[in-house]
Amino acid sequence: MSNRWIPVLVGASALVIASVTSGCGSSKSNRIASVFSATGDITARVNEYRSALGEPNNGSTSGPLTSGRREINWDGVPDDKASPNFLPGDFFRPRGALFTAPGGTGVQVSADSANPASAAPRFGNLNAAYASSFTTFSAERLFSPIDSNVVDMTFTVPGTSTPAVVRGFGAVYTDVDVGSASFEYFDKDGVSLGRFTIPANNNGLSFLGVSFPTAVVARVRIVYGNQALGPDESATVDVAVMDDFIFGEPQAIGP
Ligand SMILES: [Ca+2]
Ligand SMILES: [Ca+2]
Ligand SMILES: [Ca+2]
Repeated sequence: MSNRWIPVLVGASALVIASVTSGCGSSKSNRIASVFSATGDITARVNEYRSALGEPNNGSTSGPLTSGRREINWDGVPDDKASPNFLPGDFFRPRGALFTAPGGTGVQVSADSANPASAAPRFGNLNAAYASSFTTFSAERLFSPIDSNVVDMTFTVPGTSTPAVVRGFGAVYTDVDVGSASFEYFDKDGVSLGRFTIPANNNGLSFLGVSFPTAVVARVRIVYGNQALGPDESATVDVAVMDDFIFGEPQAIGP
């Protein structure tokens, strides 16, 4: 049985490049992944994706729940868990999301404009130019790995340690320049369900979300541009960070 999924683009957006190539015989109709993508004014497409994953937004309600979705906009993170401090990787376990930064030192949420450390918003404390090249979908905080450009996101039944799968994950990026940002989705056995490239939008917002017919995604490998935060952008250096995360209600992995 092939693990290939058929990507179907929702709406008029282009520039989604998926490594997903073909279906497998009679089960094709069950192996369609819907791809939602937009740049610039992304609000309508984000709302379509929210609807596709299901209502309501379950906030920080403990699971297990059978329907709806979860969201993280980072804005409620307290100063002592925001840059220059690291965010604990399990801070959002109440929403069923765990984060690691392979090869890096951890993950951070950007400072807001009033904070004890006087760190600049939008990761301007790491490079002053970032405060103008990064923008927000939900003000003021953004999210990034540190000393790495990769985050692995895994899921639990919200509020528990029980491993879980979701039917989709999507998120907002800011300042994707050369198409080096991507999501790759993996099932519970570590098999890739496809890698999707984020559409570029210099200094602006991009959105990509993928919705599968059932809860099959156990891990998302998130790539942020082609460099860890720190250097100036150039023809060969693309840094990008992220704002809102949206994902299906985590469901316990079955036997
Ligand atoms: Ca935010
Ligand atoms: Ca740029
Ligand atoms: Ca960039």
